[in-house]
Amino acid sequence: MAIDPREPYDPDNIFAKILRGEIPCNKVYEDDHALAFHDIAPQAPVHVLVIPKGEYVSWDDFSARAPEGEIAGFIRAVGHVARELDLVDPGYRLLANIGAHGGQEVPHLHVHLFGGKPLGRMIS
Ligand code: IU
Repeated sequence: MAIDPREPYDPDNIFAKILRGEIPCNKVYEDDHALAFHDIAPQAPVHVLVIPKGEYVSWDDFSARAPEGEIAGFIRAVGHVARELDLVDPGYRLLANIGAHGGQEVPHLHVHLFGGKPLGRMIS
């Protein structure tokens, strides 16, 4: 079920459990600000999720509330992952679903990174 981005952060959501090491993930990258891992149900040859380490429900919550250092660190981590995966040339797609109309399912901010084939104009 899609989530309401205004709801309080749920510390028992699945990505919080992954961050605490309670549930395993197929890790791609980790630093002080972010963790990146392969999506469990990939929708492209490369489908990686990048999540901030802080407790943010959505992009809306993160952009409104996170300290600038965390925002910068997270954005740099996303770029780093794309370079590490060799996606910059020929290109890739970033996507963040936010709230019910965005189709967000997991209430911890995550950026989808898609690549590995021509992706067309939109993923709807
Ligand atoms: P969404 O943006 O909230 O709709 O995306 C959630 C994604 O999290 C989706 O692509 C799932 O396949 C993915 N995912 C995962 O990688 N591992 C999990 O344990 C669960 C969901 I639950």
